[in-house]
Amino acid sequence: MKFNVLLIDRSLSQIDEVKGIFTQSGMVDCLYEASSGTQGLEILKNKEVDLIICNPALSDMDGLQFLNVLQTMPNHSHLPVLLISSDAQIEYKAKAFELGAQDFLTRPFKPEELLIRAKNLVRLKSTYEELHRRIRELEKTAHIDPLTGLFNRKYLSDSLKTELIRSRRYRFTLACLMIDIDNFKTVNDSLGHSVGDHLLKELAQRLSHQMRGYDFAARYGGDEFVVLLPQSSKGGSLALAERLRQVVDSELFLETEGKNIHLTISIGIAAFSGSEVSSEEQILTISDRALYEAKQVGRNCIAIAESFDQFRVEPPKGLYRRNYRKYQRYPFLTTVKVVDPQMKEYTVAYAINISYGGLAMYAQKAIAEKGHVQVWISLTDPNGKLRDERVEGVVRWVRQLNDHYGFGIEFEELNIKDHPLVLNYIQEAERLSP
Ligand code: GH3
Ligand code: MG
Repeated sequence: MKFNVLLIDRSLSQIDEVKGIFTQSGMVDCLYEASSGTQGLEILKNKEVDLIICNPALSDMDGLQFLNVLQTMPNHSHLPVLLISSDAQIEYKAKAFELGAQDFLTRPFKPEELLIRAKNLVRLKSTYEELHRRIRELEKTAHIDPLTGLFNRKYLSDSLKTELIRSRRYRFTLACLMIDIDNFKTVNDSLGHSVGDHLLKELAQRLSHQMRGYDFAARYGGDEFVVLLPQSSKGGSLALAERLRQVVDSELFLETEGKNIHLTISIGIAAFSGSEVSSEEQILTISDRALYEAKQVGRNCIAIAESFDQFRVEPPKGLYRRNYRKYQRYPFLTTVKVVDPQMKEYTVAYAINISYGGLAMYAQKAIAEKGHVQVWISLTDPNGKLRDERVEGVVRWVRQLNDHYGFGIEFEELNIKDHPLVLNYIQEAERLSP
């Protein structure tokens, strides 16, 4: 292995002596000469050097000063320095070692001794550089999710901490988008885990393509991703989220066995300034809650946190309404009674539409959001008799209109199946719908 040497000495005869030894050995590729410390430092800036051999008595600076300056040069501070002197005291040597010199040779010396030491120092330098390279690689992979190549959860957590501090100091809004693939388990179960993996990679790529300079995407785990948007307003983060949602919704992910595989995502957004939230866990929890709301509404949509416990679902824009509603809604214009079991009172409401998932209706009185209610629905049975069926549900949304309220009730998981008259009405509407 050949190497490059920088020789710094004010004595031309001593330079010639060392140069002669190296030239004869055939070990050296390039040998650069400098008659002063300043000239030596200048050469270092422009040339690749593996070893510095220096006489401590320089014309413009002392050897210790030279070592001091070298220590401040980030790309060169690790270069081995071999000092050659005829009269250095032990105290001087100790100081030089402290300042980073690696070896000391006293004149007169045998040529072989110089060569052995030079070779040893160059070997140590390449071991150091290799180690450094591996550490950098390890540091990088420790932050990366191996499947998708995005940052991992650990790196996200560290970055969130830093971004919250920056957001507090510079008073900007930090938006955290929690993204989850819709019904991914079904895709995975029907097409297999390796196709699932491929789809996760594809999605990661598409998310990355939409990022700006300071934004970044991480895999939070499973089919969940987080995108962080520092210095992004609520409106800005909604716009980006909608773009992400549309990109995923509109593009073909995979064609396999004659089937076109499409994916959709739901997104929960928490956009707050660092002074409003107390920790990175809190902003993650809020975006996760928003994501939950988006899933509840029917997936392939976005929910944004208005405050820590209030969420607004944004309907998808443009043509992308494919999977917005989980269930088709059918007109259902009738009067129903809504009973709050705790209050033990009922409200008369006017139903507008119905689906397998729930009911939308109007009423004069407000009904508490998120409350469990019973809805009494009157329908005629096969014998032409009017009968009441009681369906359990949760108030999912409430809107205040001019002098009345609109609200949506979500049926408790599939309990509609236990109500033959309601079920029959929906099935009939389904059959008749175009
Ligand atoms: P939802 O719309 O409610 O999110 O429904 P979902 O089916 O996507 O449910 P959920 O997000 O809870 O399920 C995540 C699924 O993602 C479970 C598992 O089958 C799949 N999954 C998680 N990690 C991996 C992975 O590394 N590779 C693959 N192929 N699948 C994964
Ligand atoms: Mg999912």
